Amino acid sequence: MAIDLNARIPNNVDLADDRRLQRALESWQPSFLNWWKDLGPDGTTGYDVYLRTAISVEAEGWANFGYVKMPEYRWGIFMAPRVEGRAIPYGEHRGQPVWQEVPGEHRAALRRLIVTQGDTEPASVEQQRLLGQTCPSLYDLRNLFQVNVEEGRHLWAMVYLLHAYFGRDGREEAEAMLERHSGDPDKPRILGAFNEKTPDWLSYFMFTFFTDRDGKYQLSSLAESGFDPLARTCQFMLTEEAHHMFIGTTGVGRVITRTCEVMKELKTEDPAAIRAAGAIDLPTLQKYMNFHFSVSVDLFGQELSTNAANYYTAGLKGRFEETRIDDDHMLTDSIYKVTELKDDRIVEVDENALLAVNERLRDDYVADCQLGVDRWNKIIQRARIDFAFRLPHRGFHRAIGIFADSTADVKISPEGKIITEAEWTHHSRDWLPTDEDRDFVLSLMTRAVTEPGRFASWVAPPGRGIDGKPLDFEYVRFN
Ligand code: BYC
Repeated sequence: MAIDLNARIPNNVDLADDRRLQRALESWQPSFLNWWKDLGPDGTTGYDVYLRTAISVEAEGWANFGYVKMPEYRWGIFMAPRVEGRAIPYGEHRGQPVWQEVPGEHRAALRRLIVTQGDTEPASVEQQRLLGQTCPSLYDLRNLFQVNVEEGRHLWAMVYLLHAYFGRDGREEAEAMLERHSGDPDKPRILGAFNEKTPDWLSYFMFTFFTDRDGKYQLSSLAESGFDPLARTCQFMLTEEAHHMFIGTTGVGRVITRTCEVMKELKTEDPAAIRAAGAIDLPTLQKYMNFHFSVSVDLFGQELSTNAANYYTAGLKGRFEETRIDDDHMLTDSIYKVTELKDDRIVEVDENALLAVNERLRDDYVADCQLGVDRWNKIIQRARIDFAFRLPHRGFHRAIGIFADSTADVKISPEGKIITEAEWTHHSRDWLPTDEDRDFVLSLMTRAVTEPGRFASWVAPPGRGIDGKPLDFEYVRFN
């Protein structure tokens, strides 16, 4: 599974053996590079960045470090190795050999899943485009660029599938990936969270914790697909995704650490005093968590979804760690508990498990988020400060599903209480970042901190550097 790194498009999918496909992708490549130039990380041409690049998909090859001159990163097409004899793990085709070509009857559904997944990748690069101008350190700047180039590669991964398996409409979808833009009123990105702004580094850390984690769960369930090229593509994407979530977990953790230090130094819990000292008070961090959690739980779709049931039955999209689950992998007669809104009460209802696969994935996700929050709370406990972060109720501030504003005529508080519109109006300033909160956070980030080993006032240094390098390593050379 060695990667042909000398090819115009590095790959381990034998692209050279399919001249038509190779030419089609080579003709998409300039559009991608133009998009990167226009909407990728701003002003980075000529920077040397200490990046990780995959040179093989095996454990020893996918994390190869060295300086890369932007934008000469070798975006390539990589899949995890094929598993001989792999069978479809669930649904009506369970036990049959996986598909190496797209089954005609599932073509539209598969295309839709791949397009939805692919659309998020360039969207996040667009959202993070200006962050380099206000980075808190060289270490963080390097990590930002690592995420950006890998999201670009993940777009390549989905575009390859569209070109290789979906003919003309696949090629049209690949073009459209570069025509929709995050937040564009006329041609927005497909999913809500990818049209929100990521205007500051706190939002970015929250995004990499909460929204990239949706990516982990969606990719994991696509990695179970009976369409083997999709499964193998997603398996390899997941290796890269882990670093993105690491940035979120440690990034938010470092902000909390710094806040706790300031609180101890000043012996205060007064948000104004903490802010005056250049750190971000804990209640403001809670509001950012509430916002990013709520827009990310929306990404799992409706609680009860016939789309999701059909994907599952057809063997296109499984559950998280499908093959480790001990049940019939058909779900037609199984039940699953779903939190719903009935007669103005929040209740748990036994639903058909097949219809509830989106909700099950959301449950897996919420449990994983909770582990991160527990870890953050330990930082506060160690500092002997009396405060704890809490994930808001899943019904809080929703735009999709049973609790969505457009569906429910009630509002849900972060604690999961049903409240009136008036109560919402009265309290929402305490629950979600206000314009003043956002302005304050932005005011801490007016310039880039680029002296090696230095960190902005609002964030503690990380425990260790990247690839065993010291914290004052020159992770980015501006030339
Ligand atoms: N926004 O039956 P439902 C990542 C629509 S993140 C807008 O529940 P389904 C990354 C839906 O389209 C991972 N619309 O839908 C992270 C449907 O419309 P129609 C991205 C929404 O299909 C950070 C209707 O509502 N990957 O990788 O079961 C950085 C009924 O809903 C939304 C994927 O998402 C929404 N949030 O579930 C970079 C995986 N939710 O048919 C990257 C692929 C639902 O009525 N996508 N709707 O017109 C899927 O698996 C599914 O499309 C979804 C939605 C889970 C998203």
